[in-house]
Amino acid sequence: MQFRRSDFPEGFLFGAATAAYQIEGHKFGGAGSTHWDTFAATPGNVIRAEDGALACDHYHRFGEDLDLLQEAGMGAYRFSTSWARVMPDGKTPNPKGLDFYDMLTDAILERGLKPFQTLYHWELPSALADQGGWTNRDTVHRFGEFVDVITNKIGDRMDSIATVNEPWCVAFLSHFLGHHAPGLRDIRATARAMHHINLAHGEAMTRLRDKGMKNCGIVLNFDHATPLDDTQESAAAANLQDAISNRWFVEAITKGTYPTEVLAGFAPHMPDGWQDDMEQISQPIDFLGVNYYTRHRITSDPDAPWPGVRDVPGDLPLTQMDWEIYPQGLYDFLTRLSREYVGDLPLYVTENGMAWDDKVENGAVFDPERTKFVSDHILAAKRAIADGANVKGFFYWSLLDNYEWAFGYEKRFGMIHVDFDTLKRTPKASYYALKAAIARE
Ligand code: IFM
Repeated sequence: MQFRRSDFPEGFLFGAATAAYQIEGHKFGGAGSTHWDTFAATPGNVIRAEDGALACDHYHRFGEDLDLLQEAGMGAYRFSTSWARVMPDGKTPNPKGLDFYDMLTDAILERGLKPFQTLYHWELPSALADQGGWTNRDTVHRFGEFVDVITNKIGDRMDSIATVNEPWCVAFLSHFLGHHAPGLRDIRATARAMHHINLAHGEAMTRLRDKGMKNCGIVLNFDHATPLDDTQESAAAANLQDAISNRWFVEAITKGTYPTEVLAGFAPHMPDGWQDDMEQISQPIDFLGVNYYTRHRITSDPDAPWPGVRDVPGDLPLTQMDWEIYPQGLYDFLTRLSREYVGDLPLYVTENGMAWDDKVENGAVFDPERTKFVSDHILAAKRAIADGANVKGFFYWSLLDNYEWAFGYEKRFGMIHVDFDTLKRTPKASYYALKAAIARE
């Protein structure tokens, strides 16, 4: 890696991130069915119809996984607490699920790691999906009850609590593009989910504040929308894409408004009285989490229905996901967010990483592509700090190879290889490279 820990301000955190359904093994400990179980059971949705029933069996192996995190010299662990594990039917607490997160929290702290919790990383109980999931306003209130229950159990020991991971994926990718559970392609469902997920953030913030929780915020994903060319049409299309993917959420949360160009499409489908929710949605937060992976080259598609934009593949090197590698985009977002939305509020890079078709050879995994990817993105964050962004930490996605949603177990994002037959963990070369870079001198 081309950086050292000492290149960053004292206290800058290096960590790794995971999410419950992607690693734990949802068949253990009395967890209830999630909308991902039913989505995966529907032919054609997920590669080989794989689900998170076993995943990495982190449920039984979390000690080993946390040891690896600690041995790398990381300072924090970002994880999520599954709603369906804590409340299998969406409303009744499961003591075993609560005990699991209690144990996990203690194990994180025992290793000197800071626990960074995410309340919702897509583990929606099927019982609530049956009632319309995020298209139904009532899900927001049920989410508030979950926030109370899990916070009463472990909130006292969290260093940081994020309400929702990647609301764009929860709402647009899942209800408009149909790529994630619940797999809808419906503009009315989308408009409702786009609003209710923001309201769920607001509801969670209210509940967390009532309990005196500190360091609370949200994790948004930011996709760089680059105009394909210098025509006005491409500029307008990229602006609209940016408004849907990025501004809808950050603007609602920091300013209490929605971008007018997106409302032009959604207005007829928005839930009644949405305007009255904007105050709760935009209450103060303590940090903003930034997930960043790639850019998209955008132009207009006049023959397509709203939003009438088209994504044109570019010529930058690609990851195993076919995502272009564009570290400058991370710099751009960190500085833009500081300038236009959050000022001096702490920013964390809560996810950044790449999938690669890694293989274990002679007991080791050689992944120089990932080492370069991480190094280039961390250097982009360093430049953003030099230019005034208040970036406080960087979390690699992901600690482990895991369940990559509709791609099943095929795409390997981990710094630690997982053999999904034996569940053996093998740290990759990038893990050792990061360990060396962040070692205290
Ligand atoms: O695996 C996902 C994660 O759950 C959310 N952010 C993006 C990652 C890679 O696709």
